[in-house]
Amino acid sequence: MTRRWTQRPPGSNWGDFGDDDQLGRLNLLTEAKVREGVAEVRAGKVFSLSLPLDLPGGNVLNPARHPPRLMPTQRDGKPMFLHAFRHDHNTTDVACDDRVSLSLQYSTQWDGLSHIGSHFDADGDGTAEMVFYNGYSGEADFAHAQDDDGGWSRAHRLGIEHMAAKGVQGRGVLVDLRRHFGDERRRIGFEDLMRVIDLDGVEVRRGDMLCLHTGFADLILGMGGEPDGDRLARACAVLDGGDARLLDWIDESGIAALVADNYAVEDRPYDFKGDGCHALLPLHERCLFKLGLHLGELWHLTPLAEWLARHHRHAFLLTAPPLHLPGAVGSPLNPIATV
Ligand code: UVW
Repeated sequence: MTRRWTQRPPGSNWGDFGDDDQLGRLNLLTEAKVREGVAEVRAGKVFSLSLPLDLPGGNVLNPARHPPRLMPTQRDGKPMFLHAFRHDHNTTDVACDDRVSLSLQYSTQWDGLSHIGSHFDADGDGTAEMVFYNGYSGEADFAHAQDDDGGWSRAHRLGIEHMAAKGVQGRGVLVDLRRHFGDERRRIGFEDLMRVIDLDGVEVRRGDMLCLHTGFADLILGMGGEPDGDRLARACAVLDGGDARLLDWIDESGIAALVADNYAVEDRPYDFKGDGCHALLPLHERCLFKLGLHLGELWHLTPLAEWLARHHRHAFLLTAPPLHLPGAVGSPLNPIATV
């Protein structure tokens, strides 16, 4: 075990799951939590919680991210597209074989713990370094090189493969913000969230994966690949990352992961009102950097939320592994809820 820090950020849990831990709060997905999730399966009905990965369409939500582009692989300089194996006249096979250029966080996704770090003086030498959850170092533990093809990068620590190997299964619990606040933009702080949880009688337990339904992904789906950026910028509930009580509750609740169907769980860019140096995405900073709490974004929660509301239920079995893609900082996925 190697402790990578001499001072840990205030409000963090670094070291609590071990000095070499790379799973963070996913450690709370124990065998008992899987059994709790399975105990929520009564109807046997299954919901896929992924948007088609080519939605929202265009790059309105984030100019750096683009829809996936499928291309055929090449064989002997020829595209493997409706390829006939003509070298043997007795063969009947016709083959297609794809590759893809994919922004991993374009659509339904997990944010990995290597997605957002912070400038922080973890070694106490008086200078801030780029550090990530549990004190892993941007300089030492991440690699990147530029070349004519746009280069390559890799998180040698905190890559999404740790989450994939864990499997990610347990009790999911849904809070339906859309039913209370509708489809207009509203910043949700501690008071609002607690009121909805109380009114709806939602039981959020330690080790649960908490899913927030806002309706945002449903609006995207309705836009059919031609997203209206202005409408989306004014649409649906977003958590208030500037509400310290909300961030403390996320910590104290003991949830294992936090998921929303909106773009970034929290409002973005957050208009910080205080002075001095601050995080642009304070909820990301608290969750990914300080607590090792994975964030799910752009999950398609509406059909599940509607079914749960009709049946006066909130909990379900959630199975949500990312791609097992070593070194990646996030991943698309097709999460499955079973009720
Ligand atoms: C950013 O936009 C930086 O990230 P995310 O997809 O986690 O909101």
